Amino acid sequence: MTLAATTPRDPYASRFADEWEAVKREDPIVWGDGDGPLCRDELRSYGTEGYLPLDKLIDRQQAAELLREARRLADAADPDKMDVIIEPGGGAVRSIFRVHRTNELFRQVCKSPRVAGIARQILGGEVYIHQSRINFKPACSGKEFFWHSDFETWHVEDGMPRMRALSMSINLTENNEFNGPLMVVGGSHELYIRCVGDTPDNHFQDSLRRQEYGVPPREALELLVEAGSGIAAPKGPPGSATLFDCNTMHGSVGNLSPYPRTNLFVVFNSLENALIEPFGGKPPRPEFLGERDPVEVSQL
Ligand code: 6CS
Ligand code: FE
Repeated sequence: MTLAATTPRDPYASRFADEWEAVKREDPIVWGDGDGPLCRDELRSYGTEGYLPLDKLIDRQQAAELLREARRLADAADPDKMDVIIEPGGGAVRSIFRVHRTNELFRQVCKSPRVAGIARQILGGEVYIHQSRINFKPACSGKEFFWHSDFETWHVEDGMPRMRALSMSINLTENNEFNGPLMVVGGSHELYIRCVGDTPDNHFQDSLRRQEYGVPPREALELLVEAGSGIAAPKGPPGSATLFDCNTMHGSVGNLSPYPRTNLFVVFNSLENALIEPFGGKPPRPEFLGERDPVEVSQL
């Protein structure tokens, strides 16, 4: 008898071997029957590419109001709080987490009919917010986010069972080629990269500033770029957004422009895909990174 025959199989096991590996995704991408705010072509494109840019997810005025609120939160942020992340090298605020629970304006946008409705449409049923954050990317100094699949981290470190989650990156400032916009690899959601390396204890204390585990080697990135439709960096004004599947390979470079690039990230997960014990065998990360007490989004 082989070991594989007796070991419960985790299709998305990662960070256990010395070599990386690409395996096929085992889950649907669009789980719903199609009803919701997105039109058929948008839904089809999301399914094929693993991401979808939207010119206007929220209106410009609301984006401006959220940006003012984001700046106010950054100015008032206590750098010693766990959910406030400072840029590597110190100084400016890089991210503030869990704003859907701690701030009324951000709570409202997360549960608004269009935003939550799109999440329900793609994920096929009721959803909750697994994680939210503002990424500030300060002017001239905001550092990169290296390539990664969110799902790899959420599966290994948080215990997200299946690929039934998505992110919305909502642009509160313009995103352009100078300020480190989100980059996505089209079609990469179809393959899962098992990463190498043994996750250190309390990995999140470093990974949120600079991720080193759960990231693909150059060869894996090359495979994804060549198997899919290549790298895209959707740009847009305040209020535009990019939706992307939880397994879409993505990252962003630093901000060398003289203005901040500020985005709201909201991660929706299906209520049927709530977190269990982390698949990597370590204790779960704190709640601000992965909600362990899901509340249906309309009840927030
Ligand atoms: O840790 C998280 O949940 C998110 N942040 C990083 C830097 N990588 C994985 C995931 O996107
Ligand atoms: Fe990410």
